[in-house]
Amino acid sequence: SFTSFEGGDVAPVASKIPSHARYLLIGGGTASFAAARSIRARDPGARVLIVTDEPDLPYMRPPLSKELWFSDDPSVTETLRFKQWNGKERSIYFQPPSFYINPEELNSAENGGVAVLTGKKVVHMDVRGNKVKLDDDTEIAYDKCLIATGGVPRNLQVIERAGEEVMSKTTLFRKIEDFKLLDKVSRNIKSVTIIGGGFLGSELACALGRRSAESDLEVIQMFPEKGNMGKVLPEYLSNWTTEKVKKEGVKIISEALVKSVVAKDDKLEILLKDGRLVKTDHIVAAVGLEPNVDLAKSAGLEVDSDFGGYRVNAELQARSNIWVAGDAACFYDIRLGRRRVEHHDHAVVSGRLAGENMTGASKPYWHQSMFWSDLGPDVGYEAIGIVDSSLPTVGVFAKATAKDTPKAATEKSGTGIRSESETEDTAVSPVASSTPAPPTVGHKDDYGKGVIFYLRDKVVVGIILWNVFNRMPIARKIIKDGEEHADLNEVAKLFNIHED
Ligand SMILES: Cc1cc2nc3c(=O)[nH]c(=O)nc-3n(C[C@H](O)[C@H](O)[C@H](O)COP(=O)(O)OP(=O)(O)OC[C@H]3O[C@@H](n4cnc5c(N)ncnc54)[C@H](O)[C@@H]3O)c2cc1C
Ligand SMILES: *[C@@H]1O[C@H](CO)[C@@H](O)[C@H](O)[C@H]1NC(C)=O
Ligand SMILES: CC(=O)N[C@H]1CO[C@H](CO)[C@@H](O)[C@@H]1O
Repeated sequence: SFTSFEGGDVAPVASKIPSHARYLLIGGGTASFAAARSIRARDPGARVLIVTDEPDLPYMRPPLSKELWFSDDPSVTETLRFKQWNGKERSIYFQPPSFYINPEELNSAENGGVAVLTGKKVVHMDVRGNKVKLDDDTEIAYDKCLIATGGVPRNLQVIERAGEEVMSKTTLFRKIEDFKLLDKVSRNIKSVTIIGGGFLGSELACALGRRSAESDLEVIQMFPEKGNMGKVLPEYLSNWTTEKVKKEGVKIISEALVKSVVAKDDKLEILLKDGRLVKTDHIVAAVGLEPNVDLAKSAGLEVDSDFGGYRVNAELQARSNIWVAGDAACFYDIRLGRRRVEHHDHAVVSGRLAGENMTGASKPYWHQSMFWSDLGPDVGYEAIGIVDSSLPTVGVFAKATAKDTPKAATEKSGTGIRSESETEDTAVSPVASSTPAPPTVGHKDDYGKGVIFYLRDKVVVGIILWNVFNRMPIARKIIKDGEEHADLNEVAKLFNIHED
């Protein structure tokens, strides 16, 4: 229906922002996009409004520290397209602009649709009145609301306190603009230092290290642990990984605690607690994420004191009509207890589930999400459950062949991004190895491929598949069953790692 204005009537200026949205999704990241998609799948005429403070339409973050750096297209920072390890090209945006409808058309479009309001921040929630307020003071009423606000990168206090010049030469890496900036900066400096030994820091170190081969860029990575990903991997494997990272052209400074950073003679001087001094041009701080719970106060929502994030139940519901998904959700895992997970696959699955529940499905969050990390095209791992190097582990390894790389894995599966939920993998039944070669446990210097089990009270609570791909359903089943296993070598056989 439309109203016609005749004569001298002046048509009211329609606000670009709808005053009401049946489904309002706060945040324009992976979890919100997944929710929008599942809401539309279950309710085809649904009107979904996404509000994001970023200037961009929803996009995936993993390629920002991986494939985009290995692109040979000089305009990659503009196209944001990348060749997947399997050679096919895709964009980091989940959908092109034509997929979305304009916010002002949301309530008139015949079949509904998904609209994205970019560059707007939700600053207040009125949960009794079922409405939110934006940073420009506009109000939007909703029927159902999802909070998927992700998080903001942490910084080191010594950098925050070091003053403007140090801060201006420090990158916190999360968004498209951070990728663009670091790409540009790294072409114009002689030395870059990555602080942090987790997956983000290690991936960026490898990406920049590769670039250093063609330029005279010095790439340093420093962290408090003994080796790369020391908080996740058992020490022997962490040490082995560090050797791989060094081969990518990265200078590793381990057991490094930063005492102070000062700007001096155009350089940054990083002083470590043990007296070592590192001079560099630019710092990338990859030291973790602070879940974004800015709306907790006005919405009266509870923040978990141990894990951070909004506390939700197993259905991801915080209170009636409000759900939380992705990095910002502290949820109850029916197998492993209360958790908060900062990974792509979890954002996809929890967003999808919240969307289902928002449209009335009432399903508990049963899916154990996985995550992956690649150190360049040749070394990669996939993980599930609780992987924490402070837990006892049992590792079973075999020699890797050329087939056992992230590159070969995506070539085989034909998918680009190694998230299971993107590809809707179906579980295959585990088959024990037909060639019963005895698995070797523990300390051997070739950790080409293998399986690492993480134990809590003798039960497997986490599994890493090290250069072993497309077998996540088997790992998921082991965790779901939650049984005690007398011999994990036997369990490892389910993964067929000794097959050629
Ligand atoms: C460089 C990089 C590489 C990664 N690689 C991997 C990987 O290999 N494997 C893996 O499993 N995971 C990876 N991750 C983690 C993964 O990307 C995150 O877990 C995922 O993005 C979480 O999705 P989300 O929707 O919860 O949050 P986000 O993607 O952070 O989206 C939240 C959005 O909400 C916006 N927002 C926040 N507050 C408001 C507000 N009040 N109003 C409006 N908008 C708001 C934010 O600006 C942001 O755009 C990587 C992350 C990064 C940064
Ligand atoms: C790992 O490397 C450190 C040195 O950085 C060394 O002290 C330690 O013994 C190594 N651990 C193992 C298990 O090899
Ligand atoms: C809309 C809807 O279906 N909400 C349900 C989500 O799940 C919880 C818990 O099972 C239900 O109580 C809600 O009714």
